[in-house]
Amino acid sequence: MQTTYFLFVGALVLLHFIVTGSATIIVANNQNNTVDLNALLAFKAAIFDPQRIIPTNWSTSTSVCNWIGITCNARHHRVAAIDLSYMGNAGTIPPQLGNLSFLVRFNVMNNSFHGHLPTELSRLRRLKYISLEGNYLTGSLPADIGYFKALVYLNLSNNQYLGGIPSTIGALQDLQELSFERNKLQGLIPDSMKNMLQLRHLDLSFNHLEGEIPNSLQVLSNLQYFNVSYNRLRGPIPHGGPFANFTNLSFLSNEALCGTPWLQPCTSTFEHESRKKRIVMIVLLASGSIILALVISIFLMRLKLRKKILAPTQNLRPMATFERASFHELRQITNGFSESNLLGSGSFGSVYKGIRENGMVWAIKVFDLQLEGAFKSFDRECEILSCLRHRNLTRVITACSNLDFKALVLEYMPNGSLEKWLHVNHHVLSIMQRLDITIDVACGLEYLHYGYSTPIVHCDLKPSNILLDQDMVGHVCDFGIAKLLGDGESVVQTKTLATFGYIAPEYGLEGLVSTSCDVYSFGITLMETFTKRKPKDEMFTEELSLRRWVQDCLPDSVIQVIDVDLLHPEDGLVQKKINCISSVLQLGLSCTTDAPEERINMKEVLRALQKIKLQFIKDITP
Ligand SMILES: *[C@@H]1O[C@H](CO)[C@@H](O)[C@H](O)[C@H]1NC(C)=O
Ligand SMILES: *[C@@H]1O[C@H](CO)[C@@H](O)[C@H](O)[C@H]1NC(C)=O
Ligand SMILES: *[C@@H]1O[C@H](CO)[C@@H](O)[C@H](O)[C@H]1NC(C)=O
Ligand SMILES: *[C@@H]1O[C@H](CO)[C@@H](O)[C@H](O)[C@H]1NC(C)=O
Ligand SMILES: *[C@@H]1O[C@H](CO)[C@@H](O)[C@H](O)[C@H]1NC(C)=O
Ligand SMILES: *[C@@H]1O[C@H](CO)[C@@H](O)[C@H](O)[C@H]1NC(C)=O
Ligand SMILES: *[C@@H]1O[C@H](CO)[C@@H](O)[C@H](O)[C@H]1NC(C)=O
Ligand SMILES: CC(=O)N[C@H]1CO[C@H](CO)[C@@H](O)[C@@H]1O
Repeated sequence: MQTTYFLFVGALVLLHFIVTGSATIIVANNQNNTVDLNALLAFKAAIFDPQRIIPTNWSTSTSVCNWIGITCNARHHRVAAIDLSYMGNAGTIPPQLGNLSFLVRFNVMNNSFHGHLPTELSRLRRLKYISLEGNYLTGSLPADIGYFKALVYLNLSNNQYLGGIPSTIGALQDLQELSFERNKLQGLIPDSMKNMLQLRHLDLSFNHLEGEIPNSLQVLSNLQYFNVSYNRLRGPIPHGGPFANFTNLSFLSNEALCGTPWLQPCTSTFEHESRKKRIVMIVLLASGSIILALVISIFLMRLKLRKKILAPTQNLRPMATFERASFHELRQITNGFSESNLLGSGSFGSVYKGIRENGMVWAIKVFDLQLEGAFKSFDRECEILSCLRHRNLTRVITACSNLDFKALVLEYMPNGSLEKWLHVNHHVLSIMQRLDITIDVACGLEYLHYGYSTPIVHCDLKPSNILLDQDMVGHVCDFGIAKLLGDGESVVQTKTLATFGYIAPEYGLEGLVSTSCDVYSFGITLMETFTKRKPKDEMFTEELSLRRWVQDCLPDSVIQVIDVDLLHPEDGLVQKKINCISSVLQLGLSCTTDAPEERINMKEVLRALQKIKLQFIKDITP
């Protein structure tokens, strides 16, 4: 009875299978295979195979599981691995590969693929091994690289990746081996990498990484191999955790790493400063000055040194060391140079804000090449900024130069220009802030005039070319028409015209450029900063200039010219403030004499401003 039943059911099943069943099972499998097939056909179409292996072997007349380089999963007959390594193929990696939901390994190492790794592949929750080393992949690393959550192994070495390491990388918590060596990665090593606790192998060598090695990486207790050789890292090497085991071979050839037995100890700027102070002290003692003079000088010196020493120690940086950014990258981080990223424009073109994947913000100065002199202006600014480094000069991070596109990437200054603070913002700068900013500018100019082998004349100093960083420290920017004075030259003749109102008479009338021209512009800027009147204000005429107005009111009716926002009768300091500002305006007049030879120089200006500040501090401290 039971046997009959089973025979019967068996026969039915068999019959069903013969008539329809096989068809349904194959259809189910086919549906899945169709997804894989379409994905691989898209890949086939994107591959250029000079040996024509893929075009002939990847034939639809046979299952994808028989294709060369494809391995299917035994149970589901789905594509589990792609291995096209060392096949000499070119082409791109299409987003359709993100449909291979059973893919575990993807290996196309040592081919000539270009383009980038599509983020669609991050959908593949089984994908654990990616080997793309030895190709020509370009652009930035995917910002959402952290979505490739299942990854255990990622090798992107020997490609052309640019830009920063996205901080989302910290989300790759199962990743054990990571190779980014021999790309062109820039920026910092993200602190978020401390979350990659399974990491055993980390190779970042031969890139352009900057900054310090995050101390937090000490928690990566599984790390056995670590290599950051041939980058631009600086600062102390962590010594805890796995770092205790790393040798000099992990840190070869960086800009300024320090603090291990095989490198120099980290000399802090503080130590550097105190060494300088000691030298100053000895020199002064030897000169036998009286004690009082000694004390005063040291005090002034310290003030000056503190400002100076904050600038990085190497002042000269050859042009070649900065990495070029690609047009593509700049376009991407500025949303296609969109209006909403526009920070401002000037005689040279426009400045855009660009936010990089690692969160770093850049100011991108794009030169409008339609404008006369734009090429020269770009070259001049590159030339000058690449040689100079000072706390009060804007720093160039990189440049992008093609025949039809030129841009400079500069430090972003979140507080905008002094011009904005004086005439647009509704916030008011205090006397102390104005003093500090003008002292910053004077430091920057003094460095331009005396700190470099040949004197440099900025030629276009004005409040809109003074930018303020997050700490309201002033930075001089826009070196587009700056001039280098040659051997022993103190004056050169030029036709480039600077901004009316700030320009020294001998420069405006005869094109004579010398460091005194900057002193003049500085003097006007100083007066503008404390009177809140632009030299082009409508109240000024041929007969009455800003300078003349200030001069006529000094000393007795100075209160008429001072920015009213600076004097609040209720704080009881009005007279002290007036005294301070009078001295500043007097200094402004000494900077703006008609005859250049009667003007004081930037060293004297700086010293005078520092004295005024000290006096003011003394006056207002009870
Ligand atoms: C087809 O694929 C889907 C999702 O990838 C899976 O759930 C299903 O079991 C597969 N069917 C067969 C017959 O492999
Ligand atoms: C493709 O290559 C594989 C592996 O070399 C081989 O087994 C298969 O027969 C080839 N198929 C075709 C259609 O050439
Ligand atoms: C495969 O991927 C592409 C692009 O990612 C998508 O547009 C398409 O709908 C997918 N196809 C299937 C069958 O899933
Ligand atoms: C990554 O690929 C490079 C070859 O470009 C190889 O030397 C390196 O060992 C690979 N990294 C890992 C973790 O296997
Ligand atoms: C240093 O290396 C030794 C030998 O490989 C290992 O036993 C030890 O745990 C490592 N120390 C650290 C802090 O990783
Ligand atoms: C690394 O250090 C060892 C001694 O610890 C030394 O012999 C070797 O020259 C150093 N290598 C480099 C490249 O500095
Ligand atoms: C790091 O990479 C450099 C350059 O390839 C190599 O010389 C050095 O030996 C590597 N460091 C370690 C620890 O293997
Ligand atoms: C590192 C390596 O194996 N490189 C090889 C990559 O493939 C080309 C040929 O396609 C070889 O010439 C390289 O030696």
